[in-house]
Amino acid sequence: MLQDQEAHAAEMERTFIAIKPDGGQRGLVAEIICRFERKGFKLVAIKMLVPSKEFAQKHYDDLKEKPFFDGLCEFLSSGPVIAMVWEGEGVIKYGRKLIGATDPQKSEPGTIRGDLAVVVGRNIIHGSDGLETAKNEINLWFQPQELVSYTSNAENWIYAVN
Ligand code: IDP
Ligand code: MG
Repeated sequence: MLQDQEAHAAEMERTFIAIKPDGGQRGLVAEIICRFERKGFKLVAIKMLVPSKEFAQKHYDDLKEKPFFDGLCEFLSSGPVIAMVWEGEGVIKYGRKLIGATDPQKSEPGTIRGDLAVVVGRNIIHGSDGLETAKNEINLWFQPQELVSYTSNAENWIYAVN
């Protein structure tokens, strides 16, 4: 049983998810959170803020050569963003599945972007695309003390830990 619990703890991942200003303005915050929550992922940090354009540029640093970079950073800093950290086994990769393809036109129905967005420039949500990116993005957006470690009441019903 202890081995199962240790294996379970070792599988735990965290990912950075942000609802962009369009998602908040359209009243989709609860809808988006609900999809991660009901899957069984655990919310370990959440806050609302309006990032500066400089901060948005840091967040999207890997895209700085793209023609849409300036508009993208302008947009991310144009209103409230809901920044979150979600935890769970496989949450980085599966979080991206819940979100759908970058271009909502190519996102499957059933995904967040597929169901709730139409164009790439207003695709309502961000999610880390890998382990390193997740670590970097969590460190950029959150202080360590803002990440809450706790045992969810549902954990034993979501994972086969004993
Ligand atoms: P991702 O959000 O699915 O990880 P990235 O390629 O990392 O996609 O791009 C970051 C964000 O930049 C996208 O979510 C989208 O808002 C924006 N973006 C990506 N490609 C384009 C484009 O071709 N035109 C306008 N905006 C784009
Ligand atoms: Mg990306």
